[in-house]
Amino acid sequence: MTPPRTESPASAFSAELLAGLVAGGVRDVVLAPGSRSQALALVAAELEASGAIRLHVRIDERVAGFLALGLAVESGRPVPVITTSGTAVANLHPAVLEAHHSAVPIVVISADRPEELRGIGSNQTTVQPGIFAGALRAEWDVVAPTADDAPGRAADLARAIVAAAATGPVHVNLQLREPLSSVLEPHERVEPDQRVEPVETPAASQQVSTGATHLIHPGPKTVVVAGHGAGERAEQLARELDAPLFAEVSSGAHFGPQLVVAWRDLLPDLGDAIERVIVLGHPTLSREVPLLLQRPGLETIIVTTPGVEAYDPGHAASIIVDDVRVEGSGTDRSWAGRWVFSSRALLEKPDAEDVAIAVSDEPGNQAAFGRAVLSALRAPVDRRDLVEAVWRMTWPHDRLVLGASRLIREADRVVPGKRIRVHANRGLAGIDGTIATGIGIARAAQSGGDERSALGVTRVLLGDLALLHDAGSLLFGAGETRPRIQVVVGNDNGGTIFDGLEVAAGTPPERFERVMLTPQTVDLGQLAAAYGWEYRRVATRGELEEALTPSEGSVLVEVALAR
Ligand SMILES: Cc1ncc(C[n+]2csc(CCOP(=O)(O)OP(=O)(O)O)c2C)c(N)n1
Ligand SMILES: [Mg+2]
Repeated sequence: MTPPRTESPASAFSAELLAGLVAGGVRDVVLAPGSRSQALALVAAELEASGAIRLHVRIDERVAGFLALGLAVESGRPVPVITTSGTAVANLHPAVLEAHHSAVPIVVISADRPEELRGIGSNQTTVQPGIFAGALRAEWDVVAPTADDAPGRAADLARAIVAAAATGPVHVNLQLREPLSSVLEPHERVEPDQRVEPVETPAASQQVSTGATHLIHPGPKTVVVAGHGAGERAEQLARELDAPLFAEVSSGAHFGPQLVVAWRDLLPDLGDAIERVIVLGHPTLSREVPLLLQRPGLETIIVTTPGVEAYDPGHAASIIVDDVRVEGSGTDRSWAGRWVFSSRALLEKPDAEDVAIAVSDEPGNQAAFGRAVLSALRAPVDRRDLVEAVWRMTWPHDRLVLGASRLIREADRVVPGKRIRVHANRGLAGIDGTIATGIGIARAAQSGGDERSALGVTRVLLGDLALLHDAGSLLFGAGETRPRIQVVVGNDNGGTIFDGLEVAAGTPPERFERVMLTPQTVDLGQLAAAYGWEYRRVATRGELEEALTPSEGSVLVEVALAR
């Protein structure tokens, strides 16, 4: 597309750079305001007005970073996030690290002082090149644009950015000199049918491995472990091998006939017979997986995810490969069956008796049934009720985002197989940026062109501390359309995940609470009101489903949980 016309070299370069990124497939841009980055910001505003991009404006760069992450996770496209210089850049670090460890294509574009203003104590100037060292696929410290620049310098850079971001984050540190911008010619509105067609970039989770493919022959008693980001390939592999599938709740493979939800509970009885483990994705939700992989005598095959460090606890892997292919047949059919059926039996709720009472003609029985139903509806919600209700209410056109909390672990242990889109920031499992990530996913899913997903709702299920950590993400840019989103917080007044630590038992409760549990008494209804979110509060099981019923706009659902 033709970049908007302009006079300041900073603006000219910014226009060519962003237009080049749009030509390379970029559809969403996130920015936080600042003086040094004004040229980039004003070009982005023009591109938004012309219909070429969706622009998301956030005042907090940490929020902006995670919003970009969510947009990129869902769309599979690179998402630029534009900031000014100084601490603004450092605030992107958490999202860059998460993107690095989970191979998500975010493009940091930070404005910086030109060479002559560095190292002399200039205001808001620090060493930005290398600030994300070790976490990038590529980085550029771009010399300040001048009027003598060869045409195409920024467009070449845009192409290099799109190519490098295919498997993870990149950083473009752009030196900018005064005049920091000039007034842009109002750009003609680009009608949708005139837009440049994007060069398709592969979604981070759908990349095709280019490296060695390992042949696998059925025979040994095998289990397939699907960690975060494993994707549907893991489910397919388990079927091809007729192997039990231990798929984490956010693996993208938590469904299908091979799924064994209660595998942890079955390990003591059935686990000794395992002869081979194949791991896809990045398992983070159990202690059992790393222990299993280090068991002597076991064959362990680790399948890597492009751009992500290979998962190899204890360096015990027999072999690390880019892909696997199954050749031949001959698995013992009863092997997977034993796991699958035992798991189902374990998770079934004993409701047969209730049914017998319900269908009985005895008036006494019917009254007893009525009382039982009422008391069930009035019962307080526990974690299992909450994760099961959220899971039940979520459909393929919806999205589910799980924060780092006891709740994702509970979900991982109990929810049945269902082919729905679940995301969690498990690259580093931070409690930061969960709401921003969810908003990014919601925005991308609901405006990505898929008609069904456009009608869905995104639910973010998280703990109270993760909510408060990211409260700033409740703020939307002025005039931005709010996605259909429910932030569902299990409020147990602090980080009760730490109650599971051994040290919890031996420490005086008041010390433990002060520095580990960190209880809070924030009025979440008022928080929601302050940011213009609808608020619903759930205390009993009977209120749960109604509160989770989708509606337009953004809703905060508080669910009271006991510690
Ligand atoms: C950025 C960051 N800081 C700290 C942690 C350590 N951490 C893990 S879980 C947790 C508490 C979570 O509390 P909450 O969100 O209320 O969930 P709960 O465990 O109570 O369900 C903390 C502080 C982290 N993972 N990420
Ligand atoms: Mg909590």
